[in-house]
Amino acid sequence: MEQEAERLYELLKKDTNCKSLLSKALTADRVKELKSKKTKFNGTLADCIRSGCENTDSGVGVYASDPEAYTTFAPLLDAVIKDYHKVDALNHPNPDFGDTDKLQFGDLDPSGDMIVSTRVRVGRSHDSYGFPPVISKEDRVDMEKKTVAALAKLDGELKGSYHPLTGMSKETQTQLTEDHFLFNNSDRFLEAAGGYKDWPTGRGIYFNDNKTFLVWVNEEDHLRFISMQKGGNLKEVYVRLVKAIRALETSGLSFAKRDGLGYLTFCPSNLGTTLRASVHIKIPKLAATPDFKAFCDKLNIQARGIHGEHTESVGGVYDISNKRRLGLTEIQAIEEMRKGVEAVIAEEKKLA
Ligand code: ADP
Ligand code: CIR
Repeated sequence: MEQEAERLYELLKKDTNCKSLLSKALTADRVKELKSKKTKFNGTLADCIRSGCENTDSGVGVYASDPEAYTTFAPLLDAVIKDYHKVDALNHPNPDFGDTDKLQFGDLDPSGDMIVSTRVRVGRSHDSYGFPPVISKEDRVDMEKKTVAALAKLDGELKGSYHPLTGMSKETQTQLTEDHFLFNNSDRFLEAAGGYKDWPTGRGIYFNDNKTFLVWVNEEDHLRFISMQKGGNLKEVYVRLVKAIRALETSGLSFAKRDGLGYLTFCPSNLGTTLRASVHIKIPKLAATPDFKAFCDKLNIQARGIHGEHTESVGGVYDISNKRRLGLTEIQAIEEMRKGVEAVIAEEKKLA
């Protein structure tokens, strides 16, 4: 166990150009302090740093082996969390979704020319199970059963059906993935963290008839709740998600949460609100400018390709979302994204 952490640390140090948050936070002293510790789920320092040490082109580079890792490995994880979310202290506020009857926004692109689709997601973890590096196949299946039983209680617009990956045809999987509804096992960062162990057992997707509300089961997090639709109506998408979160919180599931950190997730970049609100938006001109990244950084927004993180843009369409999820409330994260998208639209029009 200790040798494995040391071996991984050597790998990380070998790449002197590494810029990940892990490489900034993992010092020789921290390795020494943490290498022999274990969580009650048997999670180790090696489990947390493997992905970032084997993939030195990581942005973050660290995952929590399980909910307790945020305590056991706090000297490392707290440094990464503060760096990613740009906060000095870990005092995440209580959830606040705002007054959904009085939202200050609606459709971000009424002309319909630029925004292709809008999506808001949150992650949730069952508090009694470990994360991918430590969870057993049996526990993952058990957790899937509990989740599906809770999802079966949803009604109205949220009513849908569960589709396990086991037994799903390749064609269906490919189509659902291309249409941006389903995940796959192609992320090497997640793979190195143990994210695809026992694939596809225990994984699946729930969706309503028109695929505007979806739940991912055992992708990166135990649960991801997703609301999405074509066009730019952020209000409709957000209100639907808030309704779903409220329904699922009272359905018998109990989610992992920690004072100061908010909801716990596998990747520290998702802690807190766990909320990522995104649009797929056509911005060929802005994206071609040399300071596109700086423009996004200034607004606390992030640009991704259209098939998810670490993918490329296609035809000038980018995924633009809020970057910070911790240290602000849900409604503030949504507002940060809205302001960012409005600025992106204004800038693209200026360049036209
Ligand atoms: P997340 O961490 O939010 O799950 P990813 O970057 O892994 O995000 O993307 C997951 C999937 O969601 C991908 O298939 C991506 O294309 C899709 N997606 C993200 N934002 C949008 C959007 N605004 N409209 C349609 N699909 C989206
Ligand atoms: C990285 O460090 O680049 C990857 N481990 C991804 C980090 C953030 N994204 C995520 O968790 N989806």
